[in-house]
Amino acid sequence: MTPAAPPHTYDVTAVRADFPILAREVNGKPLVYLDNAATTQRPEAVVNAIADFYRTSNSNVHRGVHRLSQEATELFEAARTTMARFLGADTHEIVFTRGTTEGINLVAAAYGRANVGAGDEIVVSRMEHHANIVPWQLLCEQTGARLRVAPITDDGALDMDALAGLIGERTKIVAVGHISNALGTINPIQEIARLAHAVGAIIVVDGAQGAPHGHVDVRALDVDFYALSGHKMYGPTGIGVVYGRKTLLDAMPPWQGGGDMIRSVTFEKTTYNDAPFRFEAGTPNIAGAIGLAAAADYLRDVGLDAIAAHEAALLEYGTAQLAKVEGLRMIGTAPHKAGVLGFVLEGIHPHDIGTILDSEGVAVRTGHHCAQPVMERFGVPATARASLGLYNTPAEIDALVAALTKVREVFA
Ligand code: C6P
Repeated sequence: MTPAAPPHTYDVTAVRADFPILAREVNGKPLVYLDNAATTQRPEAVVNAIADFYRTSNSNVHRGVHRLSQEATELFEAARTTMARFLGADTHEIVFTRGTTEGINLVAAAYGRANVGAGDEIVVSRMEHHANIVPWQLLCEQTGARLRVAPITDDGALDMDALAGLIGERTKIVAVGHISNALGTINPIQEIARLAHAVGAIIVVDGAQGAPHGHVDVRALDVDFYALSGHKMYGPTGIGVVYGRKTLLDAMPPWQGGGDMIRSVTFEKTTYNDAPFRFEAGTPNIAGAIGLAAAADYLRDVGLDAIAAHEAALLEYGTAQLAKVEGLRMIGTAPHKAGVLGFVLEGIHPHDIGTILDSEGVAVRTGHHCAQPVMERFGVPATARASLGLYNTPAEIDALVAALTKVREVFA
């Protein structure tokens, strides 16, 4: 996540030209899209990859001997290889899923039920998205394991001393987010992996907000599972990936049953396919996987270090500009932060902020961001959240600040 390339190498105007939607207007104003943590926009390269597949090679995968099925299979498996390279993994360590939520549920169900029992402990943090809380609660209900929750500090950083204190000989799984969607906090994944592995536990990383914003190398991070969503990294919805360490995937029982995940089926005994296919029952989102690979290629071409540097500079600018808005309180001010600007305005409900910003063409998300324990921690029911992407500009931050001034005027 450390920015390496100087920001001046980054041509944001050229990047914006790759995203046709950014040229549209909303309510008669130029669109200012600052809801990238919810979903990002798609570049032409992704739209074209999906359209090309449907125009030229559409067929089912792993099934047909005919030409189109072979082409579809080759494209689908090439997408797996692209995603492996994107994450620094081997091809057979990449399982296609519907997204981060399904990836974490897969690990909780398949790894969890086989390896977690009564009296064991699963450690999460207080800043997790519900997708990295509820699957573990379900696993605890099913197995009699106990969920432990590491606290966060007043600025929204993970309390590492408390986390270290919670990880012990009963711990089987440590599940943390790479970057918090509500606070922007970047967690020290390598350090957490070291703590987990020291007691023989595994680490599962919710990478929904990590993968779009910098270079991720699962080997360097030394993580056991890393889940991501295509639509957060400029790819399609309904597709994602969970990386799993080969030794763990190979030993894991299947999750969902159906076509493609079996070797042979009889009523006496069914045998299962190898990983990763064992975890991909049914017809996958073929066009989605191809679009996701196009997104990964696009991010590599733009340069993940350059993207991280661009967004870091924008975050710094945005933080400084928002600090000038009267009555604004930023929620999430950890020293190590990505491009999430979550805030409340004194006396104004976040939903009203969102509505008025929309009338100015500015798209932000308001609500609890599927992170209710974070809202509770900071004593707010909701926040307004501007989340940055690779195509955002300082001028768009200025537009946000100008629109917030209008919000204040309406409620003066
Ligand atoms: N956060 C947001 O507005 P899915 O829905 O499976 O693609 O991703 C779930 C998810 C998991 N973890 C984190 C850290 C996330 O941010 C998200 C999705 C969106 O913040 C929608 S709630």
